[in-house]
Amino acid sequence: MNTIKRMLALPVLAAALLVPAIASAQAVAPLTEGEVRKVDQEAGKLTIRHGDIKHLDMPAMTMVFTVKDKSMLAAVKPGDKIRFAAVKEGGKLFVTEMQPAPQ
Ligand SMILES: [Cu+2]
Repeated sequence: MNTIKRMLALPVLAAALLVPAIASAQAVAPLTEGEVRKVDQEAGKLTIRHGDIKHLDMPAMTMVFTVKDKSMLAAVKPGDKIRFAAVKEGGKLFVTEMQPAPQ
């Protein structure tokens, strides 16, 4: 189990270095501050305690988001402070981008 996670982590980390440059060029949703509460790698879901999301007209709360790409989840664990981009598509909320919050 742990070995598989480690094998997955390396390519994900490499991709994580490349993706922000591409993502910022086509940034659609502004980033929201949040704290990871739960990671469901299998389902591709993430529970985040987030601050106000103005573009979605949503107050601060704890809720579940689906990630656009399951590999995004390998880089986070409960307790991590993050910044993320959330978009609404077909009535569902997705996280399209995630980065560590500045210290
Ligand atoms: Cu919410």
